[in-house]
Amino acid sequence: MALIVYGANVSPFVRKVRVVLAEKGQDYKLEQVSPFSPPPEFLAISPLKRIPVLRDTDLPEPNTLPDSSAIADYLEHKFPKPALYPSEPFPRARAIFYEEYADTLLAQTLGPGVFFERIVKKMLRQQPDEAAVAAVLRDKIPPIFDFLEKEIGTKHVFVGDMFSIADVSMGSMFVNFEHAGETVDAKRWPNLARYVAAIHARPSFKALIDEERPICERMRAA
Ligand SMILES: N[C@@H](CCC(=O)N[C@@H](CS)C(=O)NCC(=O)O)C(=O)O
Repeated sequence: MALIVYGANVSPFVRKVRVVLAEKGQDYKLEQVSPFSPPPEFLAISPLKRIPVLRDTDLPEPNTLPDSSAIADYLEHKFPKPALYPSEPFPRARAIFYEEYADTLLAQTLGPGVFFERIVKKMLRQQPDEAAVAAVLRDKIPPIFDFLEKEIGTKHVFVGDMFSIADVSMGSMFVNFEHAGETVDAKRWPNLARYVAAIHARPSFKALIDEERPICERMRAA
């Protein structure tokens, strides 16, 4: 198989790449790498010590590419159909901005604030700090969800009328929120809740969510 994704199933950044590959109908092999105990050969191909990394064995070495955003851009050019980036300059840049918003503020808030506490800490045999999670849910998440509620409005995707890299990234971060036992409150953020549910129902997302759920349950039960 020409494409290898190195990473762990429940990483939202690994999921981003896997959703892009699924949307583009591309086969790949997932090679499990934990960011907590990466083997030396992985560190050699991941200068930032992060997952995911993609390898394209159709290319001569060095044929590895770190970072989900760099990988998504590569896959878009290698497999242009179906497009996941708008073709016009401004919408394309807007999609990249939403991807960045999801990959930074949203990921940092839902990831360490909720998923890490409830799932990863259990796997590491540490006690989740539920008071810290409650503070994140009360103080940090509402302004972010308010912004996203306003941005998505009654639309079904973030940019124009095409499912794009913006939706791949947004949807991916919300999967970890749900794995951690939370959902977007539909009374407070009805548009965002509707949007997230619809994105997660896409076959590309649903297959991964179904695959990951038992893994998260095992991590939680550790
Ligand atoms: N900008 C990177 C972020 C990747 C990332 O933060 N991955 C996490 C796992 S979800 C990781 O490898 N963390 C290990 C660490 O920070 O040491 C991307 O888009 O791929």
